[in-house]
Formats: sequence, structure tokens, C-alpha cells
Amino acid sequence: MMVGQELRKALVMLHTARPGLIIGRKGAEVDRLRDEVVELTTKALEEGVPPGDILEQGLIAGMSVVGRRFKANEVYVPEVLIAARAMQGGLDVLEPKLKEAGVEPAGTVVLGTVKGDLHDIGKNLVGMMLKGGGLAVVDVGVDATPEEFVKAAQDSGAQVIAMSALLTTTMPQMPAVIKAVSESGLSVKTMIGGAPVTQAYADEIGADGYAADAASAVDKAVQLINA
Ligand code: B1M
Repeated sequence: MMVGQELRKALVMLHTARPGLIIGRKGAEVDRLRDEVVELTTKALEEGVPPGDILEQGLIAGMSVVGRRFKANEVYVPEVLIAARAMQGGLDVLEPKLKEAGVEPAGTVVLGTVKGDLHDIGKNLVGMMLKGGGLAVVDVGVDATPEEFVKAAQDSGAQVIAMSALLTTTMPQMPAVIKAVSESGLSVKTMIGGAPVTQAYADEIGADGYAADAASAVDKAVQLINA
């Protein structure tokens, strides 16, 4: 997949940006790199590459290289932020295409990243896929408290609360949300996901569902809504 490889290269290239370069250019270089990913994503869509392939082979593949290098201390937070901003640019282009494939909402999901956690790329991806899968999504954003999840579910009549966590230190917020749901008396299912989260953890804290990635999050949400 030629364009997918190009997208991946574009994201991989972002590691080469240095913090000094970002400060020196007052954001212009950051915008240029983001624009490049937006341009490549648009071109891929125009060429008929399926949005799912652009996601998997371009944006997600590129970001996973960034993640590996971040872990190995080869790149640092500023570089990761540039990559995240570039990836979000590509996701913004893809979102309407996923929506186009959607039908009438088959249910409503409240989605958010738990308290203390600011990672939202995966959460946004899950949201896009849920919408693409025909569900209505109420996004409570990042750093969302248990009360915010519960209130959004009450206000929207959602059938599912979906929580994302990327930090081992914020995972304990997931059982806190489940407890708040139980205390509210609401009849709403809960599901969890995010890189450090597992099915075993979902079982341990009594979540109704777990999904490893954005695509299986759709299947799980639909399954919970229809249960
Ligand atoms: Co952070 N970060 N980060 N970071 N960051 C990780 C998560 C980390 C693994 C990096 C590392 O050390 N290798 C590490 C966590 C270690 C741990 O606890 N296990 C880490 C750390 C330590 C931190 C800080 C503490 C760093 C610091 O300041 N010293 C800090 C914490 C800030 C905070 O949240 N309070 C921090 C900050 C940041 C940035 C702000 C720089 C940036 C986030 C930008 C943003 O989100 N807007 C960032 C990024 C980008 C990453 C990495 C590199 C990439 C995360 C990402 O977006 N991946 C990440 C390393 C990595 O994961 N390889 C890392 C792409 C995304 C598509 O994948 O989110 O996993 P992911 O989502 C997947 C699945 O997990 C799943 O579907 C998605 C796609 O299929 N999924 C769900 C996600 N949510 C789901 C919910 C579901 C179902 C599936 O149902 C509800």
C-alpha cells in the first residue's frame, strides 16, 4: 500500500524535529509537519484508499514507531506532541468519511479518558469508529471525573459508558467510575480500554466489557447495547 507507507514515513519523520527547532520557528515547523500528514491523508482518500487502511497502515503505524522511540528515550515529549498533533490532523480528515459510512444511531455511548489522564488520541479514534459503526457518541473529553461520566449518561440516556486510560496510574479511576454508576442506580453498561488495560483487569474491576482496539470497541459496544 503505497500511500499508507508514505503516511507512515511522514509520521516517522516527525521524530527528527528537535525542541529547539520548534521554539525557534514559533510553531511554523510544527504546522508544516501537521499539514503534510493532512495532505497525505487527503491524497490517500482521493486515490480511493479505504479509511481503515489509512488509519492502520499510516497513522497508527507511524504513531507506534513514535511510541517505541519515546520508550527508548530516543525522542522526548515535544517530539511526541508534534507527532500527536500531526496524527490528529489526519484523524480530522478521516472522521467525516467514517461518519458517511454510518447509519441512524443504534445506541448512545458516553466516551472519555479517565481522571488524571490527558491521552486522547486513542479515545478519539474509538469515538470515530463508534460513530462510523452507527452509534451516537457523547464525548466527555480527557481528565473526566466519575461524576462527569455519570451525569453525561443520565443526560443522554446512554446505554454504555466507555472509558479510556493510557497510564497505569490512572487505571484505578475505572473502578471509581463503575462504583459511581452503581451508586447512581443507572442502568448503563461499562466498558474499558487503552494500552495498559486488559480483559483480566476488566474482569477484576467488574467492567461489562473490554476492547483491545478501536475496531473491536465497536463490536463490544454494539454487543453490550444488544445484550
Ligand atoms: Co504519554 N505515555 N505520557 N503522552 N504516550 C504513554 C502512554 C507511555 C506508554 C509512553 C512510554 O513510556 N512508553 C507512558 C505510560 C506508561 C504507563 O503508565 N504504563 C506515557 C507517559 C509516562 C506519559 C507522561 C507521564 C510523560 C511525562 O510527562 N513524563 C505524560 C502523562 C500526561 C497525562 O496524561 N497526565 C504523557 C504525556 C503524553 C503526551 C501529552 C506527550 C502525548 C499525548 C497527546 C494526546 O493524547 N493528545 C503522549 C503520547 C502521544 C504517548 C504515546 C507515545 C502514544 C499514545 C497514543 O496516542 N497512541 C504512548 C506510548 C504508546 O502508547 N506507544 C504514551 C496511539 C493511540 C491510537 O493508541 O491510545 O493505545 P492508544 O489507543 C488504542 C488502544 O489502546 C485502544 O484503541 C486505540 C486504537 O486502536 N483504546 C481503547 C484506547 N482507548 C480505548 C477505549 C476502549 C477500547 C479501546 O473502550 C472504552
